[in-house]
Amino acid sequence: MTHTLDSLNARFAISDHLRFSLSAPGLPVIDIQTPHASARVALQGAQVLTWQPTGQKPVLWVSKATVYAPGKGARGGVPVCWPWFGARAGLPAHGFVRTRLWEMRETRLDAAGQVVLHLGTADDASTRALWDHAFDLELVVTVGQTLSMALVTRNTGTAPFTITDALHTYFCVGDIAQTRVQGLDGCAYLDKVQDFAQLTQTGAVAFTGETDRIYLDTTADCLIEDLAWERSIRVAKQGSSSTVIWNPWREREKAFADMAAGEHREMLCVETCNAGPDQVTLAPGGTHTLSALISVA
Ligand code: TA6
Repeated sequence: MTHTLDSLNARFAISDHLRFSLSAPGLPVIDIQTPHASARVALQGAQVLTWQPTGQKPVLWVSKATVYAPGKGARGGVPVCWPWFGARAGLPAHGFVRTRLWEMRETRLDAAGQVVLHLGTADDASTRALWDHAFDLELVVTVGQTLSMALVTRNTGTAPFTITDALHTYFCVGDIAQTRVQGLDGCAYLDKVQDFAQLTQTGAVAFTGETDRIYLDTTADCLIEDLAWERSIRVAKQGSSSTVIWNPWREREKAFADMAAGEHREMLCVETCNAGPDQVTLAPGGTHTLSALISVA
């Protein structure tokens, strides 16, 4: 596997629509431009960094303070959390694939003029040291007027394994205080800010302080209503029975060296997950697909 820019462009560039560049030495990114949208996707972590449908403001948020460096995920876009979501004692938070250099497997333009990317990664000695299972993981990203991401887990070993995972999507909003998330009314959630107490959502989710919640048993679309920018973003999903909503707010934001002061006002995470008690067990040869479809209205 080689990641030199010349070899990536020779094999995978699409004339006028897709080229590789570097976000930092050793870190290739895919730059996409079509009549429908522009986007940037990092090979490290298979992390979608930007997506902007033509005529719209950017949809995905990335911190101005983010650092692009080998082994460090960017603060924003869509980090892939796998094979666990959240903390695990002595191991990297949100799993280990978000800081790994993924392999470019395929790029193409589909009949609708969307760019389709296949990025993959699989077990090796370094992943076995953290999680002793054989796997193949592929992220299929379709960039057009909508953004679709499908994370396909395959158990390539001889024993079952259990995962949690997330498309930990950071969205831009005009003003978090004037933003609501619809779709979770009546849903039970675990509130990380209150030591994982289980509570029930009433009405839309509104933001007045640190918010970090795993909504349980939900397959519903979420609708981000952004009153300041007068737009709504729909997050539809499949293969996911939990949704995480996160905003660090003023105090907690300071704990992140890769967030600038006040940036919590312009961002919000609505994460398509299998998280908390929502776990997926795969038999040998089994596959599971976690997917999100994002659209702007
Ligand atoms: O998904 C919410 C969350 O797990 C929060 O608890 C918060 O820590 C955030 O993700 C960011 O995590 P990270 O490991 O990227 O700093």
